[in-house]
Amino acid sequence: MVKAKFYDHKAIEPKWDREWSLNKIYQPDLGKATKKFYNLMMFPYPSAEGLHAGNMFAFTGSDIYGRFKRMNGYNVFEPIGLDGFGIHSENYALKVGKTPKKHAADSEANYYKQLHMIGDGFDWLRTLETYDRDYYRWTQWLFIQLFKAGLAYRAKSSVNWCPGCRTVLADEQIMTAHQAGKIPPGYKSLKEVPDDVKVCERCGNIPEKRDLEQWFFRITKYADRLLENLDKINWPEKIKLAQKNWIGRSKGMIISFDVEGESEKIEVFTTRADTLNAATFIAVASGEESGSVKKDKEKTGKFTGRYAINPINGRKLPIWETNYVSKDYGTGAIMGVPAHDERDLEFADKFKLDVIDIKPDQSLFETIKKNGWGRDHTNLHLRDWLISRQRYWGPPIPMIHCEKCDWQPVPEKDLPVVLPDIDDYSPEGTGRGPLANHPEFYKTKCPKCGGAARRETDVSDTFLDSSWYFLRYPSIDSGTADSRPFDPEVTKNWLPVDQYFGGAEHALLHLMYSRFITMFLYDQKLLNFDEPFPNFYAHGLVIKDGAKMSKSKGNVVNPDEYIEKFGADTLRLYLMFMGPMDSYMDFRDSGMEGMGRFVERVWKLFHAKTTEKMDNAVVVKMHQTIKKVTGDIKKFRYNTAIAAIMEYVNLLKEKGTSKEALIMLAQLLAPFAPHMTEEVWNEVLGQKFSIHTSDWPKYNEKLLEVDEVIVIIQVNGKMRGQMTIDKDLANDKEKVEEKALADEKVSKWLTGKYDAVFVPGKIINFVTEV
Ligand code: ANZ
Ligand code: ZN
Repeated sequence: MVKAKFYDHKAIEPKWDREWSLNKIYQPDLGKATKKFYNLMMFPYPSAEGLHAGNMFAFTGSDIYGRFKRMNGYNVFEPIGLDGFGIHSENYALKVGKTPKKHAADSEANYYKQLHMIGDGFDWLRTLETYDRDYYRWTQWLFIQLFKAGLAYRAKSSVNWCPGCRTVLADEQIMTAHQAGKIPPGYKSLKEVPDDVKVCERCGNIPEKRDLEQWFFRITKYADRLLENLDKINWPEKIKLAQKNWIGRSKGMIISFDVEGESEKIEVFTTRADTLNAATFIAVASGEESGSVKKDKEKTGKFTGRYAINPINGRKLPIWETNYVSKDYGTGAIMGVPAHDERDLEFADKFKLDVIDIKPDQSLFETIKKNGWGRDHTNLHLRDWLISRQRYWGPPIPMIHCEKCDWQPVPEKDLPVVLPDIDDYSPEGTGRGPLANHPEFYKTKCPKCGGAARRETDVSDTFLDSSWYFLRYPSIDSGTADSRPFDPEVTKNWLPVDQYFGGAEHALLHLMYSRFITMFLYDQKLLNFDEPFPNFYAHGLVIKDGAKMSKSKGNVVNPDEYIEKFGADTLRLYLMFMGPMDSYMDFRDSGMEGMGRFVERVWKLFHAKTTEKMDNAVVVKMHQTIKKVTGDIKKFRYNTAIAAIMEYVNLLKEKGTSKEALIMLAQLLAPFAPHMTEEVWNEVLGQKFSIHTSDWPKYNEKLLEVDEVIVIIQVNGKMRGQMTIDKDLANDKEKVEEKALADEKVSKWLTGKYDAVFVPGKIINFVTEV
């Protein structure tokens, strides 16, 4: 073996990448595997030119956990793919002037190359891309199953229209500009955008409302289950809370009021029927969008000249129109109770309406129902999932419209409905997708009556693509992938996902939709579990120059350059060392350089001369470090795990290394620095390939404590020496004195008479007579 002077990452890292592939160490036999562990990271959508350091941070965080599990005896399956269909990728393709298909092909090659370089233990035999027709065929199949179950329906309603993306969007895709991190037109910086301005999460434009007929999925039918199941899954509380608030189940009553001189009644939704006595007005939605689009939150008000009658006391309640009541919530009307509701009070103050203070009365709930004035009603914030998109780059919705037979699903044997290559793929904004300009695509026959019929020309939402991909991965190589979306046997063994890892920004989109689809497939008896991700970890974000990395801000750290210069292991270590996995961390070049020096130090240590016998302090530190790193990785506390390894490395440098000490070091570092540790494991430590399938080191409880202590020796309070002594003896004054006097540097001061003052286990002070 040639003695390597430095860690030559350019030679070593690709070498092991090849060896790992050849030996399939990251490709478990999914049919046979016992003790399985499905370790999944949210697959990326290839929008920009490639992955940035923030993506690498997330992938590596997930990978370390998988590697740790593998070394703990699990058969770990860690797949990767691309969520490449959809508006995000399509917008990018349009921007750079490529067809979406060409962009997908280019980015696929680049993404997979980058994901190889970072050294994650992916199963490269089982990749998937959502734009692959072998995949989207089953996305279309899923649509049809939902349709057959009565959960996909078409309806005309007021929907969000994004003028930028020229398509409708689901409610979940509309968020505040601050949440989306996007600056809407008319503003110069995010700072000047008011908190309640809502934008398209993809392009940052402000959506409008349009009345259109669209396809929806009846996710509201699952609202109770989506809510109640939250108790049985291990997710961060803030994500559960976000879902809970979004579902927004609110139990209350609908109360109807007679209107003076009219036969029509007016209905309000209230959660506080017990305050009916104190109602002084009725307010109905004026239709202006409150909050979402308007910048000022000033309450508007217009008296209609009409009065409603409060059934409990006959009081005349003026009916007002206002912007603070939302058209889309409850009945779109409220009873104003200014004594108990702040918004009502603000409104009453502004328009000089009565305020009467009467104690809430619990018995009213019964009274109202008994007299037929109202009924129990549960209101939901959650709306059905709007699936249609008037865009090109997605799976065509597999439905056919026939004048005679209405909407019919495409027969399953005819799937996929292939997305044709067309030149005019840009969205026009007419309310119809680009495929609507292609009769050769939409002209077809009705599957029921055989008459002339027309295909749906909208495509489905990207979030449908990603709502089931985790089910597909384990089945890709099962032999049934052509005839089924997922194999029942493999699925029984490998799902649900054991550990899911991903960004908190998907709390309401991907994570909610995946849960819904999984529950649906469970109800169809196609799955034996109804929660896809029993364990979810939300990773933090890498920021640069104080902002989230994004191309538009020009603060993207391209990992390729750093891998070229420092190697993947150094980048991995640095990314994991920056801070806690779930926090915001600032990427600094100086930090990379520091980590580069650490890697060199470790490399040298592995090539230094070893001794036979280990210093006792090293033994103790070794066991302490194993304990610390093990515990930290289990909690995703990678930064403190690396810090502990660094301390151990420092001690080894000082006290000398032994083979045993280095074996432990290599193993503890292996999840973080997979290439370098594999190299020393095989080439220096003479172990059998591969370190990544070796057994994770175990610590010995008995060796966790130091059994020697240092006692300071003083003469007249001045330090003259120190000694290392067995812990048991350190409290024995005679023994300590005897040992201290054996030291010449001490005894030379003690020629006359003296006394010894002893602090057990710490200090012995010889006081001489003056
Ligand atoms: C009388 C009342 C008295 C109310 C009181 C609250 C407090 P959640 O819990 O969010 O469901 N509300 C009903 N429909 C509304 C709409 N379309 N736009 C704006 N506000 C609406 O809130 C339910 C409460 O929000 C309802 O109960 C109603 O005001 C108001 F001391 O009725 B309450
Ligand atoms: Zn948009």
